[in-house]
Amino acid sequence: MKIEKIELRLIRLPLAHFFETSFGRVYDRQFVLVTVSGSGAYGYGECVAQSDPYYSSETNETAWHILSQFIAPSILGVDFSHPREIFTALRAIRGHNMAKAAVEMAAWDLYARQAGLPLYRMLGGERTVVESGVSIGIQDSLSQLVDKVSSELSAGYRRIKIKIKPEWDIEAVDAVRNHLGEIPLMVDANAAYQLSDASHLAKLDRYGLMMIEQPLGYDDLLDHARLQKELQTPICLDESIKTVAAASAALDVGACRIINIKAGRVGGYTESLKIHNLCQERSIPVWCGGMLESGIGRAHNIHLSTLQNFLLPGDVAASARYYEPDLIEPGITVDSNGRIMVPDGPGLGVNVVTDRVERATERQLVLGNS
Ligand code: OSB
Ligand code: MG
Repeated sequence: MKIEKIELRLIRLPLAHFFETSFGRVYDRQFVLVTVSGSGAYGYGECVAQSDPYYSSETNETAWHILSQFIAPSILGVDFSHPREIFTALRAIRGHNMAKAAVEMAAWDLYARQAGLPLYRMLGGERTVVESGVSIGIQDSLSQLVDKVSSELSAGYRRIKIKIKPEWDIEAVDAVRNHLGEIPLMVDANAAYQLSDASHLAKLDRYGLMMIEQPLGYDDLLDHARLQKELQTPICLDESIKTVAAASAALDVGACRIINIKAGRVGGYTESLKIHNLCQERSIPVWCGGMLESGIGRAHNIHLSTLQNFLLPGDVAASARYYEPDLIEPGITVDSNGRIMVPDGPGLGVNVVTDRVERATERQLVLGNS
């Protein structure tokens, strides 16, 4: 497999509804869309970096810089026998996993299309249907939160995650439990707390949450291990797990009992598969996180979620919650039982609407043969 051309597009799409986390509120999503091509076939990757360095140190501009100046020159024209060789081929570039993943995942799509197989088959996935949960941002009032959770449950979602931060935590969970009872509920703090908040966070234990995601520092493992000893609620790590080594260390020190895998955060599918397998060996369930992706990144997340140890519903969800219209047609839909059918055409198996992509493009760069 040879990648002859890499096209970068900086895309901006308005969000159907604003999304608020402990970092703030966003009304649109800007991301780098990568198209790789070779031997008459192509593949798509969606970089999960955001406009600001709040979730991660990477941004769209750092990704653009690293993709155009360092990743593309190391990959273009190289003969790979399999896309799993790509992450290793980029090892001289420290970090920048989101930029690396965008190209690596596009290469897996290309490879699967060339083989005429759905991407999940190439990854070793088994399911043809995946279960979807939903991530609900911080709202203006508790009653709006309860209404939103209730409408997502009626839509069929199989697990509700609510974003929390100091001042929007115990009361938010209390309101949801009081009004909606024993629903499958979890919270995500996006690193908004410190170990000194342990006794405050322990107040969440009485609500029987499935897990608390990334309560402490974005890079931390040891304080999470200390916190986990004081909590009954399982800790799930997101931001802290950027590498296979970090996942292994997290399990060794007891920093979490569940891991959220985002392929973009760990550098692509090859590293995701390693973390998935490591967790499976240690009986640690994983689930697929989301980054407000368009249908392209969303389809990638669906394929990843078909692997065996993805034992909990992911933050996958329907296109219409995010973008109307999406960049793919038809969009991803979730049935009334919270299930998503895995696309079974070659590669990603979704149709990208190129004139929508064109209209949403703010900047474009073609590298390699044009
Ligand atoms: O922490 O999982 C997160 C969105 C952007 C950045 C980080 C996160 C999220 C979400 C939304 O929770 C998941 C989604 O619906 O795509
Ligand atoms: Mg998270």
